[in-house]
Order: sequence, then structure tokens, then C-alpha cells
Amino acid sequence: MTDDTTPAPHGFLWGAATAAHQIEGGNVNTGHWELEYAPGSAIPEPSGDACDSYHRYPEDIALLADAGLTAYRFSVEWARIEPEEGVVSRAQLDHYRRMIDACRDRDVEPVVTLHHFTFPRWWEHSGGWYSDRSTDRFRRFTEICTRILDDVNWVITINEPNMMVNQTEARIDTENGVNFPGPSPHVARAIAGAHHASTEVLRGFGGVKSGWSVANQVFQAVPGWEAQRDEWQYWREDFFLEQAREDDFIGVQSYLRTIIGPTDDAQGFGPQPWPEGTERTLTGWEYYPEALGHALRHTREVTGGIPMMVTENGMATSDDRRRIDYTAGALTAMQDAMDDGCDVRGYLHWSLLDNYEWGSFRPTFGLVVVDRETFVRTPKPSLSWLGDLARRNVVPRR
Ligand code: IFM
Repeated sequence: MTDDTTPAPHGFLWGAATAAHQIEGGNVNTGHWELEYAPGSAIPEPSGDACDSYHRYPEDIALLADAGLTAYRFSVEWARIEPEEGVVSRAQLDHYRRMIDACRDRDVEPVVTLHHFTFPRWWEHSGGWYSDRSTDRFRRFTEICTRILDDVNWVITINEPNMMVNQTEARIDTENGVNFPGPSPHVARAIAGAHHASTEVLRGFGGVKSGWSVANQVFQAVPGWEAQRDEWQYWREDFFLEQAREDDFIGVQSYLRTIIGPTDDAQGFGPQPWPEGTERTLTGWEYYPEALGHALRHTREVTGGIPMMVTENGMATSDDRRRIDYTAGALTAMQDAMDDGCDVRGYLHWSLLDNYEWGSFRPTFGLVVVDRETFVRTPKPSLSWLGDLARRNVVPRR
């Protein structure tokens, strides 16, 4: 452990993040599950029991708290809470309330995501984001969730709306990086409408701080291609950052950069391949921890400077030493951005557990190994490393 550190602001949140479908297991009522198990499915591996965190969440929260972390970001599952349209499961709401209580019992700040990629089957079969009822449906779901959110301070309405727009048209390719088909402005506006309806509900409800979390792609331009970069990035990122200007905070999620320049296709510009020899992670992404600093600065610029929380950042690797290097680099970049005036309230690592990476368990992002047969959890050195920073409330310095 280096002593070359800088104190973080008082009350800075240090934590880790997960999402329901990626860890709970048995999430059978989602459209994603339906796709995973459809005959001839294009999804290579189904989620199955995932990490069985639906039952083992007390152990997961205890692991995080024992390591010294002070915040846990998790999502509630719409398909469980509203299994059929208009039908509310009190039992499932109670389940998520128990998760909040388990956090509070361990002095862990719960950061609750209302929607993280998965939908109930009924939603998928009745128009999804193309239904003219999508905003009302999400508003109603938010109202249902408020029944268990009374002492929750941080709520993320929708995770990575910008990636969801892409996924509405195509799937994430977990082996080779993220696909970038043309995003649909119609879907983007529908999701933004749902977000605004949701924050309106949450604003009228106690002291909760609400916002959404955007996947920041750190779009950089080949010199001379800045205008094309800006065009490329608008519907893939900036539109979504603009929507946050009136929010209490924004979640910044950063992993890598994307360089925009000339291509041979009809559009004539787009993401450039990474040069031969570039270090790649298990998701095929470039190893580029500096991305977090760029992401924070860009988010501040577009939102006008609302408070930010790093709600995801991490690296898929089987080499935990490299995960620590990556995270130290990202935290250093975060500190540089904070020194330049970025208002960052916390750092939540992706992810607490090795989990289901949307089609495969192979890309391991976790601070904790989960045995796929027995569900036994084994903390990695990176968990105690991050927990030590949290206990001392310090950020590594260059
Ligand atoms: O696993 C995902 C998560 O669901 C959303 N953000 C990116 C992560 C890594 O791909």
C-alpha cells in the first residue's frame, strides 16, 4: 500500500456496485431471461442462478462492510416487484426493504437503482420503450418503489440509458467490446421522459437525491475529426448528460475511451480499432484507467457542474494485481479532476462480485470471487486494498 495519498472529502462514499439480474439468480420473469433460454438463443450463456445473491445478500453486504467500504449500490428488480402490469408484489418489496435494512445495520449507505437493464416480460411484450405508455409505466413503478425508500438518500432512476438505447437496437458484444449501431432519438426521448417523470416523483418524496447514471465513453477525436466526434457522441452520450442538468446528482460510469476518426463504411467516420499491442481487458476493452478523469470533466462541462458520483468503474481481469493498478490509476485521475473543481461525492467500484456480464460469466469484474457451483465467496486482495483506502478516506496520488 502506497502512502502517497490525498485525503478525500469528509463523508465521501466508498463502495461497490451490482445489479439485480447480474447477481440474484432465478430472475425468470424478465425479458432478458426469456431471450437467454429461447431455443437457438444468440446469448452465449444464460444467467441461471447467477451468484444467488437473492438469498445471499446479507453475506455480500457483510463482506463489503467488513472490508471497510461504506456504500453498496444495488438494483431492485421491476419484474419481481410488478410481475404483471399493475400487480404489486408486497413480498418482493419487503425483500428489497430487507436489503436496505441490512445495509443500514452495517452502516453501509444504500445507493438504490430502480432500473438496471432488465424489464418484466409484460413490458417487453407490450411495446417497451415504443409504447406511448412507457413514461406512465415507469412513473407508476417509481411510485411503488417509494413505499420502501423512506430513509434512502441516493436513488438512481435508470442505469446507462445511453447503452440501453443501443441495446434496444442491438446487443452488447461482451467478447469484442461494445457495438455502436445508430441510436434511436425516439427511444432516447422516451427514456428521458421516463427519467424526468421518475425524478418528479422522487423530488416530492422526503430527502432523497435522485439522478441517473450515464455510461461515459470518453469520445476522443483523431486530429481533424472533432466535428464528427461531436456528431457521433451527441445521441450516444451528451443528450443523456444534458437531461441531468436539473437533477440532484449524476452517476458517472467509466471504463474506457473511444477514438472517433475515418472509416470505410457509408457514414465515413466512427470508432477506430485499437492499435496492435494495446493492452486489452477480458471484455476486449482498452486498458485505460485515465478514462475516469476525462469522464468526470466532460460530465461537469455538459451538465453545468451538478454533483457527481462515480457509480461504476473497474476492469474485467483474472489478474487481481492488474485490477488494483487500474483502480489506482482511475482514482488518481479522479483526484486530479477533483483538484480541478469536479464535485465528486463517492466512488463505487464495479463490481462487488464476479457476476453475469450480459451473456457470459467469463469477464470477471469482481472484488470477490464467486464459486459457480457452491456460491462460496472468496474476497480478492483488491477488496481489502479498496477497503483500506475507504477506512483511511484517502485517494492514491500520482
Ligand atoms: O456489467 C455492466 C453493467 O451492467 C453496466 N455497466 C457496465 C458493466 C460492465 O460491462
